[in-house]
Amino acid sequence: MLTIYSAEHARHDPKVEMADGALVPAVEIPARAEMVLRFVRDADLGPIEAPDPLDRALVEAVHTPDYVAFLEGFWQRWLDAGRDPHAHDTFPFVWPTRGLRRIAPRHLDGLMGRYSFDAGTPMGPGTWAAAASSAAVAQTGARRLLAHGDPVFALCRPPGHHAMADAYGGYCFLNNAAIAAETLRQGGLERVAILDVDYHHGNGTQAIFEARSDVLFVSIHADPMDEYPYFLGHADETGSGPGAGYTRNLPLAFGTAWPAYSRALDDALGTVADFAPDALVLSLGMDTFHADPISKFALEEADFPRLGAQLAAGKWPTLFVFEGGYAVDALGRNTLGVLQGFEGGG
Ligand code: Q9C
Ligand code: ZN
Repeated sequence: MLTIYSAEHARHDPKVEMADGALVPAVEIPARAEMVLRFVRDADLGPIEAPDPLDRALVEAVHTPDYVAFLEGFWQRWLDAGRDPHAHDTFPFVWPTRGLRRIAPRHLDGLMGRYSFDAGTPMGPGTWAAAASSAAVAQTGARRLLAHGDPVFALCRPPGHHAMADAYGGYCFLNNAAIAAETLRQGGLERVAILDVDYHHGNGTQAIFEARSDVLFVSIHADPMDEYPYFLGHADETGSGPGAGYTRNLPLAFGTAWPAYSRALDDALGTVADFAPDALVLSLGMDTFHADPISKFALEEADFPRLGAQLAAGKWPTLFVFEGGYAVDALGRNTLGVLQGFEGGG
């Protein structure tokens, strides 16, 4: 299997995030992608290629141009505003909710609130460079899939599935899976399915495609009544307008282990099969692992090859887009397990 990877991800290098009323060590760190790369390389999964330059038009097919410009110009504006040039992790703290106006203020604190939806996502000097490289990895993966149809692994970092058209959050800035799906659509595929198996609901991806019938969104995740991102991902969200019937959420309880997970996956894959997609974008979050430090499912190491094999049964041209997963020591082995299980399955 071809892997697309860029070392530029390491320019997003957060040290802390907010949790439990304190600044705690960040979990979405460069070591994650480096660990996965090491396993992919040592196992000889296949060639590892650098991404093509980012096609800005494809990013702006998913995100608003003003949001993209905000991300790109953020650090320079921070410096121009005379703020601490040694600051490393920055956080928003005020949002235009409940009737407040969604304008883009001049002050950076207002601007950060306008373009985010949580305070859990550190942004620093290299964040744009890393997010842009991550989107380029996804875009290139989609192009290679269009070119040859064989499975591709887009080793994206930072992750993307929480990023909205005009807001960052959940460690995500640009929605890599959405950009990949849009790349596949513009490359001539009529129907693209996105299946999101990250532990957290892909609220950004859902919001981006909820009113569209050409991109199906199906997600298996921890019940948002109990888990981040709380305000989207419930079973009664099924799409809107022309997209009615093209969103499906399968929330699961804390403690879910392989038997119940595998049944939900079967159910989700049935929905994908009914849609008969020309390609599948798999938002591959590895935070369903029992030892994940921020998550509460109970998948074991041996379950990940099973997950990969189950995904292969549909025989759709498949692009894997790397999302979450924070048990760094196990991340390489588990991710490789899915990819090898996929190759051996079907
Ligand atoms: N104290 C992804 O997996 N909040 N994002 C965690 C922990 C946000 C996860 C709070 C979790 C976002 C891509
Ligand atoms: Zn996650």
